[in-house]
Amino acid sequence: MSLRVGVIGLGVMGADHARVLQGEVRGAHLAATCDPVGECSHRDPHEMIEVVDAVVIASPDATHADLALACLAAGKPVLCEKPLGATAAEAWRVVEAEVALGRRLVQVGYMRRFDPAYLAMKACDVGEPALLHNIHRNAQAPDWFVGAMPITNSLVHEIDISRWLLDDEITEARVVGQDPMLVTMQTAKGVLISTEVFMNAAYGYHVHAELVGRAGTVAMAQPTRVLTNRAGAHGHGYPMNWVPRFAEAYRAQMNAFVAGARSGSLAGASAWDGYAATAIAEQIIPGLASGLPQTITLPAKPQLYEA
Ligand code: ISE
Repeated sequence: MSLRVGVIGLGVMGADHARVLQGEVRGAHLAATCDPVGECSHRDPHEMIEVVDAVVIASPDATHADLALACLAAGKPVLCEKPLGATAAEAWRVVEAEVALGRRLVQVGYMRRFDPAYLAMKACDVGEPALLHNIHRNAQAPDWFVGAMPITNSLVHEIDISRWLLDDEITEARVVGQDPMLVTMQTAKGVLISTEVFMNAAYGYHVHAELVGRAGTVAMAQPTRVLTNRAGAHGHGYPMNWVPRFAEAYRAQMNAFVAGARSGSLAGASAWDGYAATAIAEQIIPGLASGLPQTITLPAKPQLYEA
């Protein structure tokens, strides 16, 4: 039987998840949608959760944790967009609820883990990792992108993908500048991570990474698959946001979620990873104003999330 999936929130991401569910996923279909405005089957997310087999949360960041908790209470697998919580305390409540339940039902939408370029980087042996350079540029920050959101909503991707790529934990971080900002982080194994976050880079959406190992380096060849010669120039284009750049990752992530929901064994970023990204981001924020290095600590990882 095809898994009935409901999507909460029909903004940029929710609309894309709904589109993917309507034709690009095996073993599931879009059964319900919920949003406060526009055309959808439900206005109340809690009512929607009751009538589907699995849920995708793509509503505003501040609603994620409560809705994930509602899915856990209903025993429904959930793919929750990042961040898992608006604060580390909120995300921790989700971890605690899942640990109390004793089985994983939450996958967090850190889709870069499914991106072919990041997967190829992870599979490439360049010796012991020494440095990771990340670039994260958005064409233009939306109006609602305020305060520390470059850290809590954008840098969280590099926090997650760096932990995943390096299989290591972040222990220290320092921020310089605002937009663009440069964040340097250090890991428990001594790897240095540099990340540029530029929310108003104007020319397009551009994510890049290069891993420097003791035996070589590996860098992303993205963002393009083709090169053009036109109008007197050689080159390639950039998308204006992340949806086209990570289209394959979103499709693979949804397929993995559906397969995991059906088999009872979810893959991708766990609630623990979602908590870790938000907790690390939160501990980096004081360094925005002070410019001082911040020591990062996490509680012990609950047994449920050990491989
Ligand atoms: C957005 O929410 C995303 O998740 C994008 O991947 C990221 O590049 C962007 O900065 C965020 O605002």
